[in-house]
Amino acid sequence: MSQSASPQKIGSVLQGLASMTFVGWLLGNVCICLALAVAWRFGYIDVNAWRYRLADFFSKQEFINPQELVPESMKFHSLRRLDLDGDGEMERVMFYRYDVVGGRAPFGAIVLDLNNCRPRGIDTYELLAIDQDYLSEWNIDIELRDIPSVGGQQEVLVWGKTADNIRTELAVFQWYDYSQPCSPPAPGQRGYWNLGFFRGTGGIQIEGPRVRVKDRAFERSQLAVTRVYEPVNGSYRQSPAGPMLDPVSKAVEFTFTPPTPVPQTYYPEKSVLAFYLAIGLNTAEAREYLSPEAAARYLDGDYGRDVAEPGQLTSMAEVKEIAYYPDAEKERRHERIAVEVLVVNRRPDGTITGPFRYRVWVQGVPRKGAFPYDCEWRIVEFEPL
Ligand SMILES: [Ca+2]
Ligand SMILES: [Ca+2]
Repeated sequence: MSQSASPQKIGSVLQGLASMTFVGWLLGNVCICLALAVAWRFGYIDVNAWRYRLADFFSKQEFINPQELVPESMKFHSLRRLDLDGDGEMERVMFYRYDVVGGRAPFGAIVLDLNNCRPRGIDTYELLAIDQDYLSEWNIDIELRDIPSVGGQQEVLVWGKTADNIRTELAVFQWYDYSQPCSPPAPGQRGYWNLGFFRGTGGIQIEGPRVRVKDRAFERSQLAVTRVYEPVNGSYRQSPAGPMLDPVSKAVEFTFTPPTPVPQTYYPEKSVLAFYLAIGLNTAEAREYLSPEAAARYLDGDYGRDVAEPGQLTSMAEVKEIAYYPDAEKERRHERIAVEVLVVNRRPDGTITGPFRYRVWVQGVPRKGAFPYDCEWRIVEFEPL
């Protein structure tokens, strides 16, 4: 008896084929998406180029591709609209990147300013830092702000930021224009003047007219050298085209917040710095960094000019330099360790004395659970050098 396909059988075969086709279609799409994602990830597809092509198409070629306005060897990054010169009209700030090498790609910036001449044109100005240095390496941001005693009523601040949002570069610009309207300016008649450029691996802050720049010095204990700049004649530079002014002060501080509470100070150099940062401000805390004998001798006694000066043992101190060569073996054995400092004292009446150089001896005191060697460090002696 010959077998004949029943309508039910044909139906189920067709159903099977249909669901297989659907699964195949689905898989095919997933593969295409994956291939596109991989191609995009490894730079075989330039999404921006496609964006511009589409914009060009939909705007009937009335669109200007910003990539065409930056030098050929550089890559357009982003655009911001801000009124940088305070004339009530928006300028475009175009950020571009130099060639990307090993993940680093320094930033530059150009200002595009649409003028009101006839015919209207676009004036372009580069935001150039001192020595034509790059403005940032990882991320960039721009801000309008009036820094008191600097420039005019409004400055243009370009911030460089790390991937974790620490502000590591700052360029301050001021708009100037000594040219006749709608006439091509002679060199130096019109543009954005760089009033200062700062770079610090530990972060940059503005406090009134002062700029505080931190440089990470001792990575393991998070110490930083902080330089403070103050403007003279409205600028942080020695002359309009000159180098930066020297910092008004330079001191060693913590990169981040000071280590509190006291027992969490694990590194010898950190304890010594914490002592100097606390003395004169919080002498009770400063006392905690000394051994009981050292506290009796240096803080309560009249030992001499050791920590500060005779009779001035509670004056504020500023650490100018700190030197310590980590010796993990000695640290592990809780042995006496020397940290060298250069300190300036600031008396309550404002008098500054010093700098004085000391070898500060610290010793590990056992403390269960303190990282990394179950000890914390106490100052046992100040040795004047
Ligand atoms: Ca404007
Ligand atoms: Ca200002």
